[in-house]
Amino acid sequence: MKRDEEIFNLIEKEHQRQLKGMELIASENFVSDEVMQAMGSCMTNKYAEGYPGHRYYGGCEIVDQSEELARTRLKQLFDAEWVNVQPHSGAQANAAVFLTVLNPGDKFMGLNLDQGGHLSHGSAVNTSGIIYHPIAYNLDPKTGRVNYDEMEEIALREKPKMIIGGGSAYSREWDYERMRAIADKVGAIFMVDMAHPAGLIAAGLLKNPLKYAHIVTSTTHKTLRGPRGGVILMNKDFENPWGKKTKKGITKMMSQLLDSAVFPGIQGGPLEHVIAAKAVAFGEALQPEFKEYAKQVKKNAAVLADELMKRGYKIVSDGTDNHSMLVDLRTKFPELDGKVAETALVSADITVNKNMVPYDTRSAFKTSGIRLGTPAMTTRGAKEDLMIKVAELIDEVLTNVTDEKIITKVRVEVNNIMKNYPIFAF
Ligand code: DSN
Repeated sequence: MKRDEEIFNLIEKEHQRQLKGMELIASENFVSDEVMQAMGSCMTNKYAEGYPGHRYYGGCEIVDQSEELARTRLKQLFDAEWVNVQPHSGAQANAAVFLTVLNPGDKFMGLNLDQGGHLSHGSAVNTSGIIYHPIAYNLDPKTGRVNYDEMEEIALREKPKMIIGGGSAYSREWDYERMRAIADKVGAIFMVDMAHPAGLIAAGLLKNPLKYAHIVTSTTHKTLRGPRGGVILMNKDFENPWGKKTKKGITKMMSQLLDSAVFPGIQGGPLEHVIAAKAVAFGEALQPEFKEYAKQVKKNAAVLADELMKRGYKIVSDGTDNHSMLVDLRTKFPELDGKVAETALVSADITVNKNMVPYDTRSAFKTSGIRLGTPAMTTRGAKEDLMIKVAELIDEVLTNVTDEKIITKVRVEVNNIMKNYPIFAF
């Protein structure tokens, strides 16, 4: 068969783009060769609707072992009692929890999407906001941190059935203990979406939400450095107290309900090649080297935030506890919006994304901020010295967004620097 040059040329172009640029999108990372191999393996050929030992297809003996390995490693990584490794994405994992815990129209609370919350935590254009009734909690405008007192007031008033912790642009540790206490006061399920900091949690550098939340969801491709995908986990509240009667009068336990919500509730056949790659990534995250990697991710983020603040940039909450930070451009450049900043930086091969900042005065299409993160650069071997340079280059571009000569000069410098940082160094 003739090779599909059209698509493989594009894949090579994307490879080159990734090689030569500085990747600062907080939710991205570079997987190991073994994760990549597992994803590109013959496991993609297998249909395996169902779960290990209970499939709707023959020939699942091997994928059963692979999925079981993924489950065992994931449990070990987060000290979980029960996990599901089949969600195709974090949004799917969240949708499965919603399907299990809520009925259409039920109220739930999540971090305001304009302030760092995630699309699948109540956006009007996502099933979470279309089918259910989202109520937002907010950041304290003075501190840029979650306002737990206000969260409690809202919860007591609204009586949500579920409260969600976690977001996609929040650089601070969460007070899971307080959130659980609030959830308990109003009889709500407490769910944490740990997609962003999962790798740092696995490495023991941030609190493990499984100690506090009834249900935890995550993606596997951000700080956890695995293939694109989602997972659901439960720990100390495993099984009880939410047995639910089915139409046939059978009491089903929470784990069974969650399994059924993933398949057949919202998904068909699991992606067994991705599940194999998840198993590889979980195995890698269990190694001591991963802890060193995660520590460096955190150090790099702290240095990048400090260096930007030294140059007059406002970082929301004045720093970071994790891998990410949100830069409020209005302090240094009141006229510069996030869209223009993102475009200028991408032209210099520094990849970031525009992001709304808390209490933003611009729309989601323009925004007043950019979000930065260090997981991908750290995988390439970046240390603190490079972060100082990155801050300098970002500042040079943002001070000269319309100066093509300067942007070209920075791009050449970026490309030269990144020649010294292989895509996977471990
Ligand atoms: N979680 C989003 C991000 O943080 O980029 C993508 O869904």
